[in-house]
Amino acid sequence: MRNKVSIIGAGMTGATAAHWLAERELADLVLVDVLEGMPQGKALDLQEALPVIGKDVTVVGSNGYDATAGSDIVVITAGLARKPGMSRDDLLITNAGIVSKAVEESVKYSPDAIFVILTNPLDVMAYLAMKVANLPPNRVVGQAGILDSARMRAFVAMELGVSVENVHCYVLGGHGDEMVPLTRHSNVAGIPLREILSPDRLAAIVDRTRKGGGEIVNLLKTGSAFYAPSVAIAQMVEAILKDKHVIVPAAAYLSGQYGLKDMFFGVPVQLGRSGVEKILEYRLDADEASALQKSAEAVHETVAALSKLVKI
Ligand code: TXD
Repeated sequence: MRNKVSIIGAGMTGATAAHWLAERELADLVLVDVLEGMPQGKALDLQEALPVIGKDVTVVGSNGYDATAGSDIVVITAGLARKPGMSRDDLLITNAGIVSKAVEESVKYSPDAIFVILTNPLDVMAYLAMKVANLPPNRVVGQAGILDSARMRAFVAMELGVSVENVHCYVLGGHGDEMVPLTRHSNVAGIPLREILSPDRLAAIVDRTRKGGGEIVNLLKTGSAFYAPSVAIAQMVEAILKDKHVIVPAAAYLSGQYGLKDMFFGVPVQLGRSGVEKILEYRLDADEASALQKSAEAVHETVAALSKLVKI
């Protein structure tokens, strides 16, 4: 029996995630969207691409949730994306309604699924997903850290002219401008970034990483990044389906780790067949700890804003 992955929201990130997943022949796929014909059309197009690359998975598009029944993983990308000048938090109210409904419907058909959340504001949407469906914390994980870390890796690789394979970066915290690139733990072939880059070049890369999403929004003008976010989804789905126990930065439910609790936040997470298997804790210095606190406060403020409007 093949694995089954449903993606709710067949827009730019959802459909591109389906592309990466089909290419890796990881699971049968279902694309769900509110737009009539759109998920069906994208699914059929993708299905028709697979003979060329010799991959055998089925791809189905639907406007309803029946087709998602028995999914191992449900990926939620449904919702609005940022336009130039908008912050991720500007999407809060609309996306809260969309994500709540998507999760509630999905759970009816796939009660044992693991949920991978992408919709922004990410940390708050992951929290909302867990609450509305009363899911155990290990079965909800938010994607942000792989993307933010990949952006930093790309910038370092470009700066130094080395392979991206040699660049290891770790970005923690909330998926917002207060995210925390851990420069002390990031390295090129084991050499700490601080030893290989001048302080001002490193500071510039940290700043560009933090604003990486906005940089793409400003260039695209009609949507936000989708290649890098969607390949990050594929990495998480693969880690879960293959029970890899891989450690990635991702938004997970904290119950005291890093001195934080009852919130989703970007931390190193070990992913396997049961979802979030473990949360790892870095030993942080005072500056890193206070940057993480600042980022956590930004997430808390968004949760507080949401809780004034809906019951969570
Ligand atoms: O790293 C991350 N977490 C992010 C998150 C990186 C990139 C994008 N990020 C967020 O994901 C972004 O801010 C948005 O909140 C979501 C989706 O971004 P995407 O770029 O895929 O947006 P699109 O192309 O507009 O697609 C969204 C789709 C679109 O086709 C809508 O018709 C659909 O969502 N939609 C719905 N589908 C199902 N059910 C409902 N209710 C619904 N409402 C809208």
